Amino acid sequence: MSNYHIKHLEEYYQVYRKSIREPESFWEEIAEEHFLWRKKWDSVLDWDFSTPEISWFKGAKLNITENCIDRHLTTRGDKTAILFEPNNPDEGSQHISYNELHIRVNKFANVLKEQGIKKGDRVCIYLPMIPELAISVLACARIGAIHSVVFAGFSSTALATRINDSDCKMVITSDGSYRGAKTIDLKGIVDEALESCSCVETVLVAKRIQTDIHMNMGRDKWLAPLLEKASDDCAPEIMDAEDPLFILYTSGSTGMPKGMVHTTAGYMVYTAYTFKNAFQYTENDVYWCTADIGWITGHSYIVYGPLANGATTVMFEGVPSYPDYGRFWDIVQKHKVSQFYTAPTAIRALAKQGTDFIENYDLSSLKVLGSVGEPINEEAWHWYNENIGKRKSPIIDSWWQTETGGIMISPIPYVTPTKPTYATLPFIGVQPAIMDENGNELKGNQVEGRLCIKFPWPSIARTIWGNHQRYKETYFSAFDNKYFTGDGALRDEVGYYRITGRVDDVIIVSGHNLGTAPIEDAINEHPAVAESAIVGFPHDIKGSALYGYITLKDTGESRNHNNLRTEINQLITDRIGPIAKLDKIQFTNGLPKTRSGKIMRRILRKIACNESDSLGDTSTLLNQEVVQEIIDNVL
Ligand code: 7RM
Repeated sequence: MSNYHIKHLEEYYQVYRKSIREPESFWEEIAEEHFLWRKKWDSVLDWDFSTPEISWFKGAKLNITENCIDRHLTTRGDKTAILFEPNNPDEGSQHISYNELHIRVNKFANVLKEQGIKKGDRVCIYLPMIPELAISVLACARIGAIHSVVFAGFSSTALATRINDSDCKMVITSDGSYRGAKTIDLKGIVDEALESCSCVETVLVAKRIQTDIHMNMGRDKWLAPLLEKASDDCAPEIMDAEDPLFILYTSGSTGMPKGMVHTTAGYMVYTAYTFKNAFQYTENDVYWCTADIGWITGHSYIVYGPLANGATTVMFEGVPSYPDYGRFWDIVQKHKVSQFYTAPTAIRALAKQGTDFIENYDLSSLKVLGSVGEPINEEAWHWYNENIGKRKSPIIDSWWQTETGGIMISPIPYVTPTKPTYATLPFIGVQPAIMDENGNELKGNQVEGRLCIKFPWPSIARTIWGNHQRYKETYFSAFDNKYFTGDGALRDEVGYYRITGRVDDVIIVSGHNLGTAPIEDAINEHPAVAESAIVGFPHDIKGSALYGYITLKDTGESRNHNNLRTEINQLITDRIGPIAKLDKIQFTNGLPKTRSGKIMRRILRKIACNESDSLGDTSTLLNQEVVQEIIDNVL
């Protein structure tokens, strides 16, 4: 029996049971046999969900880049580590070998040091999907700096909030980025953000689009000349197992985005282990995850998990529609991709284009298809299975979160029989629980409720940067002694899990988690707006789209509603980004409220989803009369 690589269903059940019965000896054996440690741990797991404090491999010393790069050099030095596919296919792909990656990461790490970055400093990375993104992430990890990657589609305000929250000393960006036929002025966005960030001392700028940009003397430095001069020898900083590796922001249902903190050893062990098994990765495979490294999926399953296994990982700069909707399949054919991991929203967008774009390409290299980010609907699942997988490649519908660091519930391909829309079985070491609203665990099969995890796994986020209290309240207070995911789930008659969606106010649009609060905050900035509430409603392509209910200030003057709609969406674009724009805006005379003054989004959601005949009990509302008015004017 192999604990590291599971190949049969019986093996899965055996290993799973072992990982639950003896979690410490299980993870200790995995850690011992498959990673490089400068010093072994004093204890495998210490935890208390009530404080909450969790540590894995306490006392151990290591550097994650030594595990992801250096240790492969003797056996795989010339193997491609990162296969870069540019936005424009005519530019040609780049194969970065493990040897070359080692040199480039070391040089970059030395540049960071020369610029005054030390262990524990926070570095914000705001880059498009170019090799410098992965390299700068690894360079931070090399010297023990904490990276905070901000997705390069976020606006300057969103960027500034994240830079200030974690007090970043440096920003790494580029002159601009390519996105299909468009270019984006990334440096301009950074300049705007930095007007309100006094913590940033240095901005390193990679050249990508070769345009003239303004360089702020003393603060901004071109990366290329610094890299050229830098030594390619940089000894890895020896880190404690529980030293922070990175911060990654995720939106919450209220207030500021949450800077989830992931630490070194447990994150490494779990992402590597799940990568190996969830994708059945073998030595000569070419693996491609289409996510952006600005999201957790990119951190764990483009960078750390694949590289820890010595894999070849594709990094794609562009979009699925450029030069045309055949681009994904062109890349699969060109690089003989074996594992392909994408999001339901991309699958739905591609399915909408029909199959003409697929027929010209040879997809026979594919062995495993993955889905992540939101529930995959039945139609999209079948389209993916038939047209891309040709009914031969299992689909792994993998459920997990920024907070969990790695895949938590997922089939293991060629091991777990799949079932459309079901994430199926818990991963090794994961102990899910389905809870009812009164806090009781629903045991046995055929139950539905709220999804919790009742035992720590190695890559659970350890805190929210600068706000441990919020970490405790958000994840460990709804249910006693359990991590609450914020998702609903059901367990079917054979024990398979299906994720039913968020039970809080987070809405997933095209795979991006959007908190309602920051969007409402942006809308409420409009001088004509009194109040607003955002809910999600089903959308063919985006999964969910945003529906806004807005009440206007009573000024006595009449306003043009269409102009207002445009202005409000412009505000949202400025404050958050175009992804958060509202698809529908309904102006109303009031919003349904509880007596304590909370907006009842549950009711608004039902109305937006055309389910106003099943609103449930509305008698506790402060202002019952507005409900009928809203129903009468629904868009
Ligand atoms: C990896 C990632 C987390 C939220 C999570 C869910 C939803 C993710 C699935 C899914 C149904 C899935 N991290 N989600 N994967 N829902 N099936 N396979 O997406 O932090 O950005 O989002 O995404 O609601 O709580 S995330």
